[in-house]
Amino acid sequence: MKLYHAGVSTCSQKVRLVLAEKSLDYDSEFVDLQRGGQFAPDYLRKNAAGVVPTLEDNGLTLVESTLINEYLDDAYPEVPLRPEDPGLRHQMRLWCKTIDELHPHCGVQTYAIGARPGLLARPAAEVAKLVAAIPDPARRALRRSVIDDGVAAPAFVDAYVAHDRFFADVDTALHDSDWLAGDSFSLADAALLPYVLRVDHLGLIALFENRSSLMSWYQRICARPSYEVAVASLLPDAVVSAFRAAGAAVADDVAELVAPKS
Ligand SMILES: N[C@@H](CCC(=O)N[C@@H](CS)C(=O)NCC(=O)O)C(=O)O
Repeated sequence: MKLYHAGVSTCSQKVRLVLAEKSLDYDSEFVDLQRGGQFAPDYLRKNAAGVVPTLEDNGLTLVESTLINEYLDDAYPEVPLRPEDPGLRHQMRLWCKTIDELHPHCGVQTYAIGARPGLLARPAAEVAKLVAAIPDPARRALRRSVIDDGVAAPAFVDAYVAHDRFFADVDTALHDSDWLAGDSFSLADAALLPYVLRVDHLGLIALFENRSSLMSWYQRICARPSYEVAVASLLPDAVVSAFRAAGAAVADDVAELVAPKS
């Protein structure tokens, strides 16, 4: 099994969490997203969208993190990570779908805050080339906008509001249950963790600090051995520090932008 992935990538983290929960070994190939490794012709032949992760297994090339995780649970069922009950399984899949829909909003927050200072410090032509290589025109335009305008980009407040609504729903769901779908950790919990971690690193703590059930879940999941193996140990300290510093630098702007208007 070979995984093409990146340490800080949310979608890679959620696949690695599942691999770790299942104690599955894999060959690791890091794709350098900030240097355009995802747009190399060889990689684009595996993943036409130019994104990570991609998993190769048994002669198959698998893309889309949610579907990769479903594949892993089908192919390696010894440690099952989906509820058996059809209703709970639907609930689990609905969370995964909702998280996939949140993903572009997470990208907006990440680039508008965390990745932006590093990109602005590079030669403009180099960054323009990186953006121009994004295959999808809508994603390309969005990336340009958040790099240029940061939290002032039109998409930023929408992204924040989408996270706020989503975390409110998650918090409510976790009032009566330790995990998102039934009594056990499932693919839905693996899918959620990277997004909570990201808002934490970006300093957007107003999104979850008063949501006590979500906070307890966050502590619970970070205490699992898979978190250390699949997420913490592969997150460069320099990136986390840069994200935290960038978050602190725009905290006042964000508070003003998202404050309820009278
Ligand atoms: N729907 C895809 C999304 C993958 C995705 O957006 N990956 C990000 C990292 S989390 C990426 O590779 N970004 C590179 C880029 O946008 O240039 C999945 O779930 O696998």
